[in-house]
Amino acid sequence: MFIDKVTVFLKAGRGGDGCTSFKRGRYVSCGRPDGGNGGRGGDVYFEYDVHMATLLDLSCTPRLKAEDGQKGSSNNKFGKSGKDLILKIPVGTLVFKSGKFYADYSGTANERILVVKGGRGGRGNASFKTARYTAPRISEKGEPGEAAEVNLELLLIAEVGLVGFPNSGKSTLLSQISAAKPKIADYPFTTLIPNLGVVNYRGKSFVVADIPGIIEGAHKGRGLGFEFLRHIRRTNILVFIIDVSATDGKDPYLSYKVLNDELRKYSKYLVKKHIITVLNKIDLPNCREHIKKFMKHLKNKKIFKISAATGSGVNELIVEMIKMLKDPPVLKFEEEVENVFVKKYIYQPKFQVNFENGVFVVTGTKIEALTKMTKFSEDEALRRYQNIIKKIGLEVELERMGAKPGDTVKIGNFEFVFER
Ligand SMILES: Nc1nc2c(ncn2[C@@H]2O[C@H](COP(=O)(O)OP(=O)(O)OP(=O)(O)O)[C@@H](O)[C@H]2O)c(=O)[nH]1
Ligand SMILES: [Mg+2]
Repeated sequence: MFIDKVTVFLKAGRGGDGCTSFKRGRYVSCGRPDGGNGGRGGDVYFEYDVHMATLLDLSCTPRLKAEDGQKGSSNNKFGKSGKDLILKIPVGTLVFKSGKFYADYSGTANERILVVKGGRGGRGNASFKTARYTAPRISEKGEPGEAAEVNLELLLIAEVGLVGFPNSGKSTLLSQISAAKPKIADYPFTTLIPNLGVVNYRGKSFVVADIPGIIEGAHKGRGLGFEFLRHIRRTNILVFIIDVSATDGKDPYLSYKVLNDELRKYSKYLVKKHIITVLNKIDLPNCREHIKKFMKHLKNKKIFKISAATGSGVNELIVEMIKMLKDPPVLKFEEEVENVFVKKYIYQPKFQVNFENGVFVVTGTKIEALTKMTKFSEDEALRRYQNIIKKIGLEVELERMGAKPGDTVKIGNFEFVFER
């Protein structure tokens, strides 16, 4: 099965909790703190794999999680880190994280990208020890792993894309110039999924994609073409295949115009690519007149006349493709990916307080992480938490907003009663 669009929900591993422990032994009188740190949670990575052709595997497992880190323990033992999760995806897959463009295949072998990062392990009480603070009864919980919804979109990697109306002979041409064996038949929409073929010609080789036929209104979703037009966005060259025998009753020049129009409506970039115009089925008897008429409209253009079925004119077409492939691409692929994610420096205050339905709601990445990592059952951890809250000015801000003792304050998923 060919699956080229998948949404997965990925979660990195949680960090292991830190440990509070004291060494007591025959020769150790005071009880040295020896609680170890928790291990780091596993990350989730994507790895581009040249042997994969579909996103089928991932479509069967929409929720995936990396391993959690293990708890630290006494005797300064650190918890084991969680195992990273490495997911293989076909080359040419675009990655969108939380709705924004995140990564694309850059062409290096076994390229790996970090998608969601594992949580930090909580610190054990041994690491809270300082010269003045020799017996800390405090350790942290592990940090939760990052989670994100990720959309994957596979765009085929091909240098040349064949486009045209159904039945124009795209699959026939692909079977003629490569070893690919696509289904060929005299009814529209024979090709339901894109086919790839490798063309080898006089020591040169390149990949050609044959996509399902495009009909008028394809850019609005009519027919199948719309779904698969995406795949030709990566190609350097588009080859327009036009049935010049007009067996379907359509004037070939009109077909050419509609095709151009559809592509332009789909994306303003597509029609800017190198384009080769090909009139196909010249072996059929009634095409002479049509060729003449067609050429009148496009006098100054180089137009190829072939028969994909008999192979006539096909070698000249391949030579032209090779010649054009030497030219640099008209535009870089990145220009076409809409919604390109540009990292900007955004000033983020340490926290923000909003008053919602009688509750003071505090938000902020750092303060929320601190809240999640604090073990409120430990007195010292609680004291440390209160100190930090005071230091960053949260208490003052809450008072300024009118918080009175007894009011509810919510930080992340935790609720507190405001005291002074
Ligand atoms: N006589 C003749 N018939 C051709 C030629 N090229 C293709 N055909 C016939 O046209 C019909 C359609 O060919 P396909 O290659 O399946 O067309 P397609 O463009 O891939 O069609 P879709 O996959 O439906 O979009 C088949 O019956 C082919 O045998 C040609 O050069 N000459
Ligand atoms: Mg076909």
